[in-house]
Amino acid sequence: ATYDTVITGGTVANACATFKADVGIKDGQIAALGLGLGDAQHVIDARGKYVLPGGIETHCHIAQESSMGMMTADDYFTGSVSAAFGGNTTIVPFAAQQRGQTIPEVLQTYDDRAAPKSVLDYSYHLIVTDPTEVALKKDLPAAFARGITSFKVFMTYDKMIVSDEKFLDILVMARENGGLTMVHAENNAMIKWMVGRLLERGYDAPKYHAVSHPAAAEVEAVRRGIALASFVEAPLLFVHISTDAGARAIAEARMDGRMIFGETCPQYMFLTADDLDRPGVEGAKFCCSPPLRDVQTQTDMWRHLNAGSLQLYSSDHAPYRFDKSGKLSTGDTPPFKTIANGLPGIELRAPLLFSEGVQTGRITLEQFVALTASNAARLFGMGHRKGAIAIGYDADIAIWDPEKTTQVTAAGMHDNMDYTPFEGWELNGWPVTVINQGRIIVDGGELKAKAGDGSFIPRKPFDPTGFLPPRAPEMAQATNFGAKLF
Ligand code: DUC
Ligand code: ZN
Ligand code: ZN
Ligand code: ZN
Repeated sequence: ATYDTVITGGTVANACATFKADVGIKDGQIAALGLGLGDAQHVIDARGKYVLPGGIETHCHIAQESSMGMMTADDYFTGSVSAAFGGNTTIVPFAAQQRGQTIPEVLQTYDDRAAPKSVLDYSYHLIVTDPTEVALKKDLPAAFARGITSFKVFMTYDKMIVSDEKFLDILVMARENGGLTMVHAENNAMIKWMVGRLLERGYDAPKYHAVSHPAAAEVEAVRRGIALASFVEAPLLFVHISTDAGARAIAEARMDGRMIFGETCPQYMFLTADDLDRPGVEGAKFCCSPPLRDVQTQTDMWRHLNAGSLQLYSSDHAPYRFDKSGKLSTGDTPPFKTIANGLPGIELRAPLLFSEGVQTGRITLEQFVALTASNAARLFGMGHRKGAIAIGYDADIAIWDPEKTTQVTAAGMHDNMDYTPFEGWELNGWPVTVINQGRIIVDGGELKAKAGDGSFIPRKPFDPTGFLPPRAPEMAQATNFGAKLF
């Protein structure tokens, strides 16, 4: 047969266009787009369905220890399976350095965790908490050489935080090697000061978690991060933006031609801090950092995604069960300060955006593709092979049935969690068939792939094309970019 698989009769959408075409797949790649393609071993009837690039989830915590040392509930099998059932074909979780660990040790650890288990294609972002000379000069450049071209640093958490000086070191190292730095931007001192004042007064219920992480802490850190990245002319991506003012600072920097990017997450668009205020410790299920905000923020985040101030929409899947292994590890009524930070949601990320965005007319189908796949592919060095339905690209495809409605329950999810923050939600539209490099991963509600079927994807350097040189001339002089002094 000419093709291994042909998907017939569907509506194909990319980030820039929607059209009717059959899709021919051969040797794991998209080999043809057209009507009346030749014969195939396997035909998938997609009439009435959307044929979209598979989702690329670039912010999720899988088989990773938290800042408090707690292992996530999902490993690379359950994490990737849950991602696949939610329409994703590639995941880029974090490989987190614990202080004292070398970068090669970290990568070996995560290769061992991922390779035998992932059903989907994967890569990692390296979380750098200990930027030693060896790491900066030798080990991180070596990570680039194997296609790991993004890093995350923290401006908060005593066990993770890097000083502004170290932050500059990492930004310059990334710039020199063609990397993209990601940052968790919250002011550590403001949060610690708030926690102290709250606990002093006996306010330790889950709802005070949100109070202890004020919007102002995010805004301060975003502005400082922009200043630091601009100073050394390095690209910087702010993850999990949860405030209008933070997103506006990013938009303003972008208008100045700076290589600044932003991401938000479903929790800031669909939940609020009121969810923390539930009987007993139920609110612990909604503890994440940055915390849930308010209804106005939900509208703000939709607007920032529409306006392009924020380019990425990721789950920040950080699964900790509602039991002793997770949220309740410090007792049945844990003070907010000791509750593991994070919400599960890798499976619902794209379905939430499809149901509440595409189906309600808040965004177009093309924007949905950009936000769930194409933008992440381009930012993270995979735009040459993923994030589009195009000839020669990886056959990474999610076939969505816009008519399929789903009642969300924890039991219906494929992660290793015992709750979902979206329990009871009714979602319109669901990915019914998911294909990764031509392999059928999910079809008709069933898993068709095995642990270890996914491959590590070496990524290309960050591409700064299209960004203007900074407007402020003192910065170029200060860092002498042209002379590569650093
Ligand atoms: N940062 C994340 O990105 N996820 C969970 C908790 C955190 O601090
Ligand atoms: Zn079939
Ligand atoms: Zn973070
Ligand atoms: Zn995260």
